[in-house]
Amino acid sequence: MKTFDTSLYFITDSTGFEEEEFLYRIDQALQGGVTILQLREKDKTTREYLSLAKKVHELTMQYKVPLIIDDRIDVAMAADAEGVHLGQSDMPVDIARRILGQNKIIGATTKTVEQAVEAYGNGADYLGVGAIYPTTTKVKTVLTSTETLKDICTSVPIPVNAIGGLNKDNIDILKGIPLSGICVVSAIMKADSPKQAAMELADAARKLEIIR
Ligand code: TZP
Ligand code: MG
Repeated sequence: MKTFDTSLYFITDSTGFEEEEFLYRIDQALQGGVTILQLREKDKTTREYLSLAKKVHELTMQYKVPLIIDDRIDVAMAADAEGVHLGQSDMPVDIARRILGQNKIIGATTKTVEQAVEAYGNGADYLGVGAIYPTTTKVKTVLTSTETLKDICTSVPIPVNAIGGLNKDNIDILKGIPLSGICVVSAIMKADSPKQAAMELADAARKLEIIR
């Protein structure tokens, strides 16, 4: 049975960090209570991505936190990660499901109800929706309204997470939306203390009274 908790979903970004510092920050975030972790690398070679994925997996396994690999099902399989996250230009979810089997977690980025319903129908286990706020993280995205976010949440029976510019001081905007959790990059990655930031975000997310 595939069980996972997306309430505090940390997406990493190694940009600007030495590997040692990057891994230390991930360890701190895990100590602080992130519930699921995505390794997101856009500029690494396959070998570099795989090498880092294996190191990050060593850490996440110690905390029994699922590791999700962004974009690359081959890297996810080679690192024996728990899952993969796919955007609208990545491997289609149904094909990824066929390749990965039922036991791996597949997440999908969706920005409309139509995309959400399609991703669910094709076998996605959870959805990421955003950007809710403008973000400083390197990403090609557009803003998604909280109305659309809410509509997506009520259109599919799988966990839906909000993403984009979220931090402990601005997530009140999500209150009342039946989300499963929040995804953050910089709020943890660039924090003075990733551990403290994760603890505070977990607290703030708890106060949203996320109901599923
Ligand atoms: N997809 C939509 S916004 C985003 C991604 C990957 C980046 C979110 O980063 P941050 O730093 O939490 O705004
Ligand atoms: Mg992608």
